[in-house]
Amino acid sequence: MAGEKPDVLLVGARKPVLLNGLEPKVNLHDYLGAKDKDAFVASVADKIRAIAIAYTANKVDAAFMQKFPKLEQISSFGVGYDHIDAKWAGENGIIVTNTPEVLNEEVADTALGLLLCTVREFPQADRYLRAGKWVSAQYPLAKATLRNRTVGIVGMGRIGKAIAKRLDAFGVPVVYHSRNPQSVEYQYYPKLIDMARDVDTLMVIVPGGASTKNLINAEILKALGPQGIVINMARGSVIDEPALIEALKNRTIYSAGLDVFVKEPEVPKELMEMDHVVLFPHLGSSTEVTRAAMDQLVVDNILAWAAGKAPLTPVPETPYPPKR
Ligand code: NAP
Ligand code: 8YV
Repeated sequence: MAGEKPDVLLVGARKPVLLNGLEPKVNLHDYLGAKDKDAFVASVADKIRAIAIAYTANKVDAAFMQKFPKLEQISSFGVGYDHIDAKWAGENGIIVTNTPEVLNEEVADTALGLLLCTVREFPQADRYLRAGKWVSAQYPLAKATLRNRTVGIVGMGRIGKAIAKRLDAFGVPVVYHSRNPQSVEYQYYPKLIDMARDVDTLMVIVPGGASTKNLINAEILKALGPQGIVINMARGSVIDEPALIEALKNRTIYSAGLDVFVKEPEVPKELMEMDHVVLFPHLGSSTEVTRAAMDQLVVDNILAWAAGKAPLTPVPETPYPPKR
């Protein structure tokens, strides 16, 4: 009805950018704050027409979407949307939007930070100093260096390209693998195993989900070899975690830098106990300015929908206009 505010479910934290942007234009219903989730959903299900997802940890499967018969759009925080069954959404006339581009540079910065920390052992050196050991002896010289490495980027997409640009500036040769070649100057490997054999460093930045599950497996780690370093900025599911732990334990690869884990925020004890890996708590995009830009894009996609306009950033599985 003209003039009436549409009803939108907010799944996740009541972040200021979301509340300030959405509350004037839509009726927000707070899923996280509800004590009895089933009773709450039953009380609002018939009127909810859009969902704003404030954090990628919230799983949105077909069963969840089916609870809302009038659902038209899901506006999700984060560029990765493996937490949403986007294929089912597309087949059922629901548009899914994500937050691409606004985080490219931030995540690429983190990727380089994690790479440097892993190769040069900066967190270990910090721990050494704080433990008071420097007064007795210098921190040992790093055995690894970026100087003679070639980085194979797994996933030369938006963020992969921003990482490659930084590696260019560092004077580090880059090659890449993805399913399709990109119009970039770097050498393309159609087969990941061939790239793993030729390089000593893998920078993983593909989407999560079924098509990339365990892409980095025991065979790839073996091909990478004893000087091998794996940096995972993608999703925990992309690496066969037990195979990685085994390779690190047996030193059949040199080290790993991980921003993401299979069951995060839980991290395997074996990894926690290894001093030759660097572990980040999924902080690729986590600065105030970039997270606010991502929140704003969640808002802008909802506001576009509320105004009857096309979504700003629909995912490929749910093209606009939707099938209805
Ligand atoms: P994008 O632009 O869509 O790039 C993804 C790249 O991966 C493309 O080059 C794609 O090329 C390739 N790819 C997709 N499926 C593949 C497969 N099965 N095998 C090999 N390559 C494959 O995405 P983006 O914006 O760069 O983001 C990439 C991912 O990074 C996100 O989906 C998210 O999971 C992760 N991420 C993590 C953080 C963090 O905080 N750690 C932050 C942001 C994003 P083809 O289609 O040609 O294969
Ligand atoms: C998110 C990310 O901040 O955008 C993504 O895909 O992984 C990060 O930028 C993280 O998923 C928290 O929701």
